Amino acid sequence: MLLLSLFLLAAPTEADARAFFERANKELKASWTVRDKAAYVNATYITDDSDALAAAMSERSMELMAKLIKESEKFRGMKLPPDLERQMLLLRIADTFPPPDDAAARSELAQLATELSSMYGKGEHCFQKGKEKKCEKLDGLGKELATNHDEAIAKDIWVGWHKTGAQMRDKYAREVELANAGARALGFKDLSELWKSGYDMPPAAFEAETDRLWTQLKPLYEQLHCYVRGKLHEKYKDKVPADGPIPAHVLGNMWAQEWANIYDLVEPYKGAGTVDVSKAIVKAKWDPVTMVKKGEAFFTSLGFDPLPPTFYTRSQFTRPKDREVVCHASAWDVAYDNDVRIKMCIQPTEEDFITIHHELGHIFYYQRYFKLPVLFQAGANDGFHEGIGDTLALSITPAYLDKLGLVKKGAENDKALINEQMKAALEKIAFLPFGLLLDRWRWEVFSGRTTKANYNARFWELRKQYQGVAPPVARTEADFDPGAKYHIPANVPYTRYFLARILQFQFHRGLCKAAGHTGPLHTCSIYGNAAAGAKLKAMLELGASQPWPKALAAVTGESAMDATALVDYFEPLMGWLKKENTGKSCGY
Ligand code: X8Z
Ligand code: ZN
Repeated sequence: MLLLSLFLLAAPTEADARAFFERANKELKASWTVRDKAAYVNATYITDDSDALAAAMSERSMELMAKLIKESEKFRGMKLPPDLERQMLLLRIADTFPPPDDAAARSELAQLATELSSMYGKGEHCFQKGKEKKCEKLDGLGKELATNHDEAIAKDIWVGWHKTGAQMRDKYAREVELANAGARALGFKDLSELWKSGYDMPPAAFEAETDRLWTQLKPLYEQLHCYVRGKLHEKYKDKVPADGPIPAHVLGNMWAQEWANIYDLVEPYKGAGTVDVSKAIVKAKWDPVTMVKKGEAFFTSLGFDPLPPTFYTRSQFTRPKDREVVCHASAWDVAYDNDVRIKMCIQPTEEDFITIHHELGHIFYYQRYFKLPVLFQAGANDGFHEGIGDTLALSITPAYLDKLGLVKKGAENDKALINEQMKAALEKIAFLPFGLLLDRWRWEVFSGRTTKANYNARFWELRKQYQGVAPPVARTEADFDPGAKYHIPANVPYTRYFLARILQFQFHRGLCKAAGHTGPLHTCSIYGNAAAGAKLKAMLELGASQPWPKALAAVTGESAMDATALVDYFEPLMGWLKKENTGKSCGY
């Protein structure tokens, strides 16, 4: 009897679990705040010291995480209410690199992660432009690729930048080993299973879901690919073969992931009215802060609160002249308390104006949920977080640009519409296979299906299979081309961007309906619409506290991810492309 009551006393109760998660959320908030402040300083001021501090803080928070996860084990298998059950899972998948059990391994992992991220930030390449020799970091190289369509220079830049990746190969392989050990310690088969566990469905079902969505979209991509390849072949002759994959350096983007920068090479109707937003931004003399304020004004027009003044004092908007930084755009709430900022190296271009909206999407998401327990301070799934700013950016229509005083709205006609759609498709549709394949590659690496001996070859197989893109020069395993893409050294999962490209059209469709828009989807702008804003806020406020279908329903009334909104949006262009491509042999 005595023994039994002792046992009953010791058995954890729901109240114990609730108390545990209250404490865990507080401890994590404190630990992540220090970690993220160190990481923010590190990313905006790379030195050996800031590397060391960022790594030390990351190690500490991994240690706390390992301890909390162990403690939470005692509640496993208990019948808990849904909010606690959810936190059980979120705790285990919170770190994209889960903490290994062993302290030395944690320390090594934290150091490697910081080191790789800084290596990326410091990467640069010197190239010959006419008589001039120019040495540039990634933003400078990207600008050159975007605006200069000289094939030889593009190749030199492409090859030069990709050297940044090569040095990361061994370190990356070790990182994978350590992080896999962490995932296994948490009961996952490997890290890929952990990464696929955040979508309110079993990992295998999630993978199948991404396949299903890609199948809906592949025909669109193939049409676009076929048309663009034809145009590039006309311009570059045998440098871009009429069949097979397109060389990766002639698409105006370092990773051939978005092609809007070669719009002028593929414009369907010359002179039929597309707006050159970049030129207009320069002409209007908008500086980076003005560009950000215009973005903020879009959100406040929907009924969001303005940003705290510290946002403007703590953000990095331009590349500092005197130090190394990571320029890749990102958005932070370092204290999980509305201490928000963005880190960018803004240039006066349309691309960066859209990226500002993208980053502000993260910021206004943070703003709506910072009062929730930290474990719930995340997107409904990570694709939601990546899709919010982009959703608003879909409302940057010619009519809205006119309202901004940036470009006078031209005549509406079929040709102008096709031009507009082409420009949008080069960004939205071109991206889809890249958005999918990066993690296809990583999932295989994590599961051991692709080994170090095969890293680069497999990467290019996937690039060819999904994107129809090939390296401009022969590659070997001495190269490590995945490392030349930020999200590999920075360890940011990528399928989120694939989902976001699809979700943003679904959100847009739902919000346009709430705004009472009639007519085709591509003509809708929700700017200034409070009803749309209220719906969006309702979704963001949930953070990660509910399964994502519930969040999706708040804006769309739908409960499944669905590519039809994207397909419908591009219907005019697709009809046109099919006609253009008649008789051509498409595919790669
Ligand atoms: O990394 C980003 C954002 C920061 S979360 C700028 N994006 C992906 C990329 O640049 O590769 C946005 C689109 C895809
Ligand atoms: Zn983002």
